Amino acid sequence: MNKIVLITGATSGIGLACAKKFAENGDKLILTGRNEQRLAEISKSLKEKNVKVLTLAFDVRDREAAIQSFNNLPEEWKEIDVLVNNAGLALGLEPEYEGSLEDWETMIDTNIKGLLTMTRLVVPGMVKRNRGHIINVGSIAGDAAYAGGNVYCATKAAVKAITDGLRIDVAHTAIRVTNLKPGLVETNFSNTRFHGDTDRAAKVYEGIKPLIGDDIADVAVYAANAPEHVQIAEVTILATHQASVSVIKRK
Ligand code: 8X3
Repeated sequence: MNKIVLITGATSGIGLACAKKFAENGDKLILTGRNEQRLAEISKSLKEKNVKVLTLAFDVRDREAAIQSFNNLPEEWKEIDVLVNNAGLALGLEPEYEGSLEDWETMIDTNIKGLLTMTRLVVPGMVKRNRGHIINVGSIAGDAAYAGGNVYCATKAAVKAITDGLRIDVAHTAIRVTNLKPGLVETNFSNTRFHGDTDRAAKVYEGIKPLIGDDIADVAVYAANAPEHVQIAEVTILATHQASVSVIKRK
């Protein structure tokens, strides 16, 4: 069945990979992100492949903009089947006693509050229709803190609790709730974390073949297409030479 899939943070990384993979799966896409021009380019290239795409340019931190965009969805796009809460970021790797309060606020506002805004907007319709799937992009960083990870790890621990809580709250419905927990994935992630220091970012993936966005998107598409009675609750996805948050065997 063609599904309507809303993906936040769809202009790069795991979000963009999800857009392409769900498109290949024959689904219709609502793509959100902050960069209107990037959204337009992505939409154009998908439409050339006959994919049905709607783009909404807003920052998930901007609650009013999120509400407006959602309320103004054209009738035929309102019944969202899959919500992929992907928008999120890490900023900084300083010890907790030296970190930037602004960076912390941005991570909390995006990774936790933005995810909650989207959940609160989209899930009531799913409950009413007794149909839907929420796929949250968490992280292994939510399972265990690492040096300098402090607040980022806390936001991903929050994603785990929020995902588990939602799964409990919709257990009486046919809605499924998934937490994807990737380890090292080579995207813009580290570049953003280090505020554009590309050399430092490249070192994160040195000597190991990291995952790419597509690897995570494959799991998202699998979870969304599993038989109705199957709920992929949580998946940890690691590069083969990463064993845990801190054990990484590099060449
Ligand atoms: C991304 C994984 O280990 O770099 O969330 O924090 S990690």
